[in-house]
Amino acid sequence: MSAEERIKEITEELANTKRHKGTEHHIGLLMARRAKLQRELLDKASKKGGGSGYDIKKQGNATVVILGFPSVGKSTLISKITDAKSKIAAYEFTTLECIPGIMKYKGASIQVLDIPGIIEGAQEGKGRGREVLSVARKADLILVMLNATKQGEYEVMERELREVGIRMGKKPPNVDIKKEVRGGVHIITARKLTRISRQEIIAILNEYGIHNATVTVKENIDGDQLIDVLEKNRVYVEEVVVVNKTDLTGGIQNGFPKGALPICAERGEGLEELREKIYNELKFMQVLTKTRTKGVDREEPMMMKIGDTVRKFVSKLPRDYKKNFKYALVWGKSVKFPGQRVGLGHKLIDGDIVYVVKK
Ligand SMILES: Nc1nc2c(ncn2[C@@H]2O[C@H](COP(=O)(O)OP(=O)(O)OP(=O)(O)O)[C@@H](O)[C@H]2O)c(=O)[nH]1
Ligand SMILES: [Mg+2]
Repeated sequence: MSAEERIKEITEELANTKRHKGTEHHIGLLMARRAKLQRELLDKASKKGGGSGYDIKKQGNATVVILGFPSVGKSTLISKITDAKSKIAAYEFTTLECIPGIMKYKGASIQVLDIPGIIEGAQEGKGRGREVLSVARKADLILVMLNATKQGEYEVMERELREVGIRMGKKPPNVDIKKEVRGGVHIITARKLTRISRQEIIAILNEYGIHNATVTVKENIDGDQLIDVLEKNRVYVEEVVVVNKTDLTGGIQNGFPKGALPICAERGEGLEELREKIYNELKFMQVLTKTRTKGVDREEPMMMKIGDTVRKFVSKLPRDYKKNFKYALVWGKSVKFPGQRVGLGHKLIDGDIVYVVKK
């Protein structure tokens, strides 16, 4: 039996198995086995070639990939929000390569990529799907573009991405697995688990060769999320969902994802909101550099991500700053008093001023 057939069989068995004390262990086992088969398929596909993706150089402070079915309006959108010109036409698969553009917003320079329309079966290589998905993997944010006149597109895309290990709009599950030498599996929970039982956790861990460990579960995860923690190749990418062609429907109808932004790319409606949403979702912050010779540089703030530390700041400076870093002086919200001395691990906040002292 092929891996594909086995995956299908397991999926059916899982759908037909009621969860109760007697089946929990078996369910955990099946889920883990399915995940391993999927990984095998992926590894095989990427070795076969053709899955290397487009050769696009990352530019700007962040990279956004527009993902959507053929003719949803991706090229129309990129032509409106960036300096790029991508061919627009009424037929499907107009865009056959990856077209990069730069969107400037509030001091940030954001690279936006227009790629061929993804379709069902993309992860099997249909419609250049594999290249498309590998570009998506490297993005900081996926802009999911849906057609206001069509239902169910989001679900298809989410599934295609899920099967290649991309988790859109999700954080890594808050689970810590510490392997031990003996003592079996010890589970510590911070809240009540309703979607997975202890039996299932143990079955999944065992299937991954872990028989002794302390597992700390801090959120109400399900089995697939536990598997995500155990599999190494998962990526978590921010998402923004837009519904295009709302001129044809007069707005977003029922059945579209919550929080989706209505736009009409052709008439340029909703695009200012979209630019702001992309910027906010990328969690940018600006930090000002201070030097002895020039003082505070307010002209060119450093674009950083919320949560970034002095270490990240220094890594963006000429190399000798990192090599000869002694400490930094910081003015702003992240410190208790102006000019406070901090180390590399100090977390900066939007608007901070940083002066690096070298050895
Ligand atoms: N009614 C309407 N039509 C639109 C809108 N945006 C784009 N279109 C039309 O939709 C068609 C496809 O637009 P493209 O921008 O080429 O779509 P695409 O997603 O890049 O398509 P592929 O490159 O083939 O994947 C064109 O005829 C556009 O004029 C919109 O907001 N409303
Ligand atoms: Mg196009």
